[in-house]
Amino acid sequence: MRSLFRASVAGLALASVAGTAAIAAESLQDVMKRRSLTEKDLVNAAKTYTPTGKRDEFIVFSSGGQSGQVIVYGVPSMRILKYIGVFTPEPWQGYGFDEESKKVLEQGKVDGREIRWGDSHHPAITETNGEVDGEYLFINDKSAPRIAVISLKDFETQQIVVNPIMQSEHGGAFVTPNSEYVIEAAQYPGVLGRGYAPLSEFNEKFRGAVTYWKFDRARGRIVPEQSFSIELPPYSQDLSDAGKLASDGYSFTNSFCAERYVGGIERGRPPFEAGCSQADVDYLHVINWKKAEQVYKAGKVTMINDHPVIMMKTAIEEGLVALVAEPKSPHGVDVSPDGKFIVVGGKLDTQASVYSFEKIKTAMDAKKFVSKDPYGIPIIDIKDALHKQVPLGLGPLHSQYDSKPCIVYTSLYVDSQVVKWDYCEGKVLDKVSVHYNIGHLVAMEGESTKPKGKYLIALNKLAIDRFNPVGPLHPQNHQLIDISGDKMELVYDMPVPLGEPHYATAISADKLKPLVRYAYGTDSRTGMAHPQAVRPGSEKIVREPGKVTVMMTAIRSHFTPEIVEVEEGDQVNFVVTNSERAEDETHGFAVSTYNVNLSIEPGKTATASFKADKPGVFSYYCTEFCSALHLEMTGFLVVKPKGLATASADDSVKAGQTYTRTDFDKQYKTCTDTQVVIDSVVGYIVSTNFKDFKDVVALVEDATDQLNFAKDARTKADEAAKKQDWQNATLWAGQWWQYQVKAADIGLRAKTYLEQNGAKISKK
Ligand code: CUK
Ligand code: CUA
Repeated sequence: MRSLFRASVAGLALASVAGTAAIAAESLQDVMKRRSLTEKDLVNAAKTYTPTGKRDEFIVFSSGGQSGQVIVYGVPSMRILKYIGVFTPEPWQGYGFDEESKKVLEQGKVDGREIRWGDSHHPAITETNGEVDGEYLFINDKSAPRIAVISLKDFETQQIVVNPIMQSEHGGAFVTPNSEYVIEAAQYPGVLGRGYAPLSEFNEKFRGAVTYWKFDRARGRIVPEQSFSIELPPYSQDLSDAGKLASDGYSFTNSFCAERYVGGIERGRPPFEAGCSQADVDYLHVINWKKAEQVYKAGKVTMINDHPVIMMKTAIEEGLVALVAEPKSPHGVDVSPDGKFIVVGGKLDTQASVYSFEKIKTAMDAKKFVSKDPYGIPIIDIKDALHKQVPLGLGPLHSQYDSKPCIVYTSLYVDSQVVKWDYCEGKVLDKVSVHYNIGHLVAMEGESTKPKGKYLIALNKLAIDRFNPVGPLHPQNHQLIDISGDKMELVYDMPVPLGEPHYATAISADKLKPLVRYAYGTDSRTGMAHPQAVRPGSEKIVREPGKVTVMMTAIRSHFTPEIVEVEEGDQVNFVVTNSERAEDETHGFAVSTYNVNLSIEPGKTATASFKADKPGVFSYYCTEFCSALHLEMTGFLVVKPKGLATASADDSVKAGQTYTRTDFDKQYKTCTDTQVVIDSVVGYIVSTNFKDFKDVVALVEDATDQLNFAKDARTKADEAAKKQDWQNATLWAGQWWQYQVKAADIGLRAKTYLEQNGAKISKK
């Protein structure tokens, strides 16, 4: 686009590139030979290759593991599109560097402690009637029990909530079918409220829990005041899933150490791994959350850290919870699309267990229990709950559903395979080997009521020898599997270098409707108008004792103001608004040595705040290569030593070049020539039905803004010229040209868009 523009403005004909293609094109056979590719390789390549300009059919949100971030990539191309800063700072996006996002990270403090990492495991997209809808994304932190809310309008983290009672968690984030609640289940037992008790009182004092976080869809926020938890035994709760359709209103949570073993290898006791896998069974917790919501609303709760908890005794009395035995050390629990079945993988079992929700509900309703656990929670006989147990292979973990009825895919950790099987009939249909040690797997919308099939991704724990070596810490390996036919076909390996992604979730790309630009002056972290946003022409510097606030605009290719003087010790706030609307014209704002970097997308307002504790002259500059004059998008922060006599701020006039009438005339001619190019572009646009194209209308508005700025600069140049002030006349004429350049750039984008989208020439 820019090269096209430069060519036009300079009035140059586009050079033909044909002359450079002197080498005869290689044939497909030549390439196959040269790169030792088989026909199968080519078919696989064709399945993922996405030509320039083409987009992916599905978007995957993968946990970023220990990075505390989220990775966004496309399927089938496996091209990474974005990292979203969630629990940890992300400098490119200014996350953790601007004041607005610092407030979000601040919400993630646990017991007053700043946590500088996150162990993110399970992302979940908001659902409507059990179908993923692409409005918001949630992700959990296992280590510090937290859940984050990310808006899929701008892919920015909006909120972090800290679990008030858990020590750690794992079974989050899972949403109920209309995202009424976000489920978070504890992992390692603790004293509720993160308190103390001796380990010798483990059975009596330690507990697990499940929290139901209320989500306010209209506000896009979790509402802690309307959220509640249920106290559970110290069984090391694990993954969870919400019931849907047939099982709507229930949720399911695994556990993996119902033995309640407390290790102590250094005291001569066998380690956790032995003690937690000794018994033959663990428990699936079945919870009637709709009924629990009523119990909570009726006030039958105990407040722990100001958070309402339904205690086990109440949960038992009200019939909210039942346990079902599971083969030892289960891991994944995945509800089928129709909500009728629950598939549980047992890490140490060779079979998957398919439970029938109908059977479980019948037993619960009839109070048909085989026994009680030590806390009095009723246990349903496994025979009264099971639909089928199906031998799959070694180490079945997680399951994802296909668009075809009764078809499910389960990861086999020990076998390093994916097995495709029929959970209605209990038949294995196909197996495919993946590289080492698959954990989760993700099928397209494979946890929703309407899975889309087509692709499956294996999230492998080890990459071993798969990629070029990069030292002892290897990347992770996401392998794309084509599941459209009867046989699964492994087609692509993607290294993931950001942490260990545990789980990922996928959505049809056309369901996502992200913003192109913000409404002018938006605080992106609240979604509200920023109170200190300014428009071009009304920038200002407000001085209060000990504090300087600079309300600034950024537009290609300058900041206003460009020179800011403060005194040593002042608190300095730069509130920067990107005042352009052209797509993808993001500006950055960095102040050297002050640990400041903002990312200001079109329309956004962000604040850099710091104490000017070191006197000196510090450049600030734009950190995004936004235009040909990006390097010139700069300014000076002058921090005067305390007590220095205040001199005139305007010492810049003695610096730099002086200009003459010849310089002015030359610049003026460039401007009038450029206007001819602009006029021709404008002439083309208005000759079409451009008003039928929403995106073009926005571009035309932007270009008109720029042309108005240009007119203003031209007036200033003319006035200076009248006074024979060639210095300012030349510089204002130069600025006139800068605005023209931007207008022409936007105009050419509009013209290209119209040409590519079949605009009709209506006039002339
Ligand atoms: S996971 Cu979190 S331990 Cu299998 Cu969902 Cu990896
Ligand atoms: Cu704005 Cu570079």
